[in-house]
Amino acid sequence: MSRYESDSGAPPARAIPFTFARAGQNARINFSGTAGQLVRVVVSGNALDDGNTATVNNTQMLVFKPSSPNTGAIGSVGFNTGISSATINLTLPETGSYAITIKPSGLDSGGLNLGVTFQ
Ligand SMILES: [Ca+2]
Repeated sequence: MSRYESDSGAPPARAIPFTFARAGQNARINFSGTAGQLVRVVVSGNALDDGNTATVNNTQMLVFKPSSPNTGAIGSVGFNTGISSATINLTLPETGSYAITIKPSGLDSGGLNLGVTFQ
């Protein structure tokens, strides 16, 4: 298979909007991947905040592999109130269902966009 073929079960490359309606909510999103694939997980348009400009809270995004869906993240990035976008680049170690978790902190709520792109 050509490395330029990308329509083999990959999720859409466009970013999908997520809304964290209340403080304390986390998001968990799954995608299917194949061992050796290069994947880029991108947050954009980060608008999480608690309505108080004096507080700068951090949001954490983690990626877990199929054989360890809750511990030992294979990729992570943090982005705070003042950062609109963040990226994790990965070479997938296994074939199966991967999980992305996004965890705002403090009293932050609001929206962001998440995109998963297969290189
Ligand atoms: Ca704030």
